[in-house]
Amino acid sequence: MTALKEKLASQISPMRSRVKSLIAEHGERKLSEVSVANLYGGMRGVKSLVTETSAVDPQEGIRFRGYSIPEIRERLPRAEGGGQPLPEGLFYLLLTGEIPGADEVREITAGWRESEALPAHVKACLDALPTDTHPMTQLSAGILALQHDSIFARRYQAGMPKTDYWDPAFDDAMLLIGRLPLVAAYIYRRSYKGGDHLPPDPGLDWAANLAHMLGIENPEFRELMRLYLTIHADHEGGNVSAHATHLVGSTLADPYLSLSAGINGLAGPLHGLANQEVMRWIVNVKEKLGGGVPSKEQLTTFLWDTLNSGQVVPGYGHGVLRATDPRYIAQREFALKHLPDDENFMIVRMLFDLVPEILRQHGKAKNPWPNVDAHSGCLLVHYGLTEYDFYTVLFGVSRAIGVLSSLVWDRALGLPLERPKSVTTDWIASECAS
Ligand code: NMX
Ligand code: MLT
Repeated sequence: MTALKEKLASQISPMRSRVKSLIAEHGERKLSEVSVANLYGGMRGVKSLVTETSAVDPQEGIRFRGYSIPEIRERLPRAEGGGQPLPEGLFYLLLTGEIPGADEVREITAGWRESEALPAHVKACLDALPTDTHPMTQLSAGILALQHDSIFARRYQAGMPKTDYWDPAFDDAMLLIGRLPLVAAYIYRRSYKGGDHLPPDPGLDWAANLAHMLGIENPEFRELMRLYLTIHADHEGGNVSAHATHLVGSTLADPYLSLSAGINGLAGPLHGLANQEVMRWIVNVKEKLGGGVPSKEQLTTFLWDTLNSGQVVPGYGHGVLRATDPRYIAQREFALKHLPDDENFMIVRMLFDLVPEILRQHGKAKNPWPNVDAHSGCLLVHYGLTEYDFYTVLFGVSRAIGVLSSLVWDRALGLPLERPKSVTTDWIASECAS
C-alpha cells in the first residue's frame, strides 16, 4: 500500500464515527431553507451537499481543505527549479487535508505514471470518431473506453463489502488520473496534428509530461500546465462537473462512468466551455477590426453588442463568487511575470477594466467580476496552443483530481443514492395558495 493510501485508510474510520455522531446528535438540525425562487433558480445557495475537499467563499473564492490559492502556491511542493505547485501535491491535500512533502508527491507522480500506456482499444475508440468531433466529446468517450479496466466495477461484481468501496475507488482514481494526460494528448494530436503522436517522457512530472505530449517543449509552458492543472482541480461540490460526478457515483457507477458524466457537464458553455468561448470572442473582435489591440471604445461597443443580442459575456459572472476569482488572479500574476506585453493579455486586461462596469449598467448579472475562464485562453495561445476547442479538455484533466478525490470520500463515508424529491408547478401553486 502506498503512503497516500495508508494515510487515507487511517483517516476513514475516525471520519465515519464523526459523521455518525453528528447525525445521531444533530440529525434534525435545519441548515438551509428552500424557497419557491430556489426551486426555479437552480438551487443557488441551498446547502444540500457534503464535499470535504474544498469550499468557495463568495468574496474570498476557493479554499482547498482550508488553504487559499496563494497559500497552496506557497506551500505545495514544486518541480525542481520550478515556481508553481505540482498538481500531485493538491491531490494529496484534497484527499487527506494535509500538505504533502516532496517524497509523498514523488510517490504520486510515480503512481500516476506507472500504468501510462493507453490501451489499444481506447485509441481505436477515439480513432473511430471524426477528427473534428469536439475534443470534450472525445474526452468523455475516451474515459468511457478506459472503463474496461475499472477495478471498482470488477470488485463490485465479485461481491465486495460496502466498507471496502473506497479502496478500489481510490485505485481507479489513481489509474484514471494517470492516464488522462495520454487521452488528452492523443485527442489533441489526432485532432490538430495529423495523428503524429508523441511518446511520454518518463523523467517528467504529470503536468510537464502532458505539456511534452502536446508537443510544446517550452519550460514556461510546463510551469503554466502545473499551475493550470492545480487551480482548476476543485471548486466545492455544487458546480456542475463535481455535482454530476457525485450524482452518477451515488448509484455506485464506477469512477470512470462518474467522471465521464462530470466531463459532459463541464462541456457546457455556462461551465468549463466558457474558456474556449472567451478566446473565440476576443479573436472575433480582432478579426472584425482587422487585427491588433482594439481601443476601449471599440471593446465597449462589442461588449454592448454581445449583451444586446441576448448573449452572455463569457468569462464573467458566477453562481457563487461575488468578487474576482482568485484563479483569475493567479493566472494574471503568471501573465504579468511571463508575458506582460502579449497582445491577447492586453485585451484581457482591458476587459477586466471595462466589463464589470458594463455588466453593472446592464443590471442583470449578480457578479460582474471575471471567473477562471476569462484568463486561461490568452496564456495558452501565447505558448502556441491556439486550438480553442481543446481548452476545456485541460480543465477536465485538472477537474478529475478534485471530483475523483471527492468520489473516494463519498464511498468511504457510505453516502447513499442521491434522490431529491421533485414537485410540480401545480403542487407549488396549491401550497402557496393554502
Ligand atoms: N453576461 C451577461 N449576462 C450575464 C452574465 C454575463 N457574463 N452573467 C450572468 N448574466 C445574466 C444571466 O444570464 C441572468 O440573466 P436572465 O435573468 O436573463 O436569465 C442574470 O444575469 C442573472 O444571472 P446570475 O444569477 O448572475 O448568474 P447565474 O448564477 O444564473 O449563472 C453563470 C452563473 C456563470 C452561468 C453566468 O454568470 C454566465 O452565464 N457567465 C458567462 C459564462 C461563463 O463565464 N461561465 C463560466 C463559469 C465558470 N466555470 O468555469 O464554470
Ligand atoms: C467551477 O470551477 O466549477 C466553476 O467556477 C463553476 C462553479 O463553481 O459553479
